[in-house]
Amino acid sequence: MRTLFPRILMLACLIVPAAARSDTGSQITIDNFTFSPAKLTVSKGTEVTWTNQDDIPHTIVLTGIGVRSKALDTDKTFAYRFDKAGTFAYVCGLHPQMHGQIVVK
Ligand SMILES: [Cu+2]
Repeated sequence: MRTLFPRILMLACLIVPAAARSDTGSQITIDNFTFSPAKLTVSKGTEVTWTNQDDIPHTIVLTGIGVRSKALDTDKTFAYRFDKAGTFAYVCGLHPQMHGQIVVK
């Protein structure tokens, strides 16, 4: 018992940060007409949040699955939970040259 306890503590330290990471989801920022990161890989069930840091509005349009945000003003966010595996391309509906990709594993 005396030798096991420190090992359990060590394991807990390894497990807790990993769990905290998956709970926070994933963040994409929009700045200077660019999605960052442009390509994001997440695990199934992850909620992805886009935040517009530009001075003009942008939208998120997931073309393949018919998901479309309203126009996001500065500092506004849009979140979508990816429950199915696959590769999901998206664009800004106002500036179609802006594009990104979510890969769900
Ligand atoms: Cu835009």
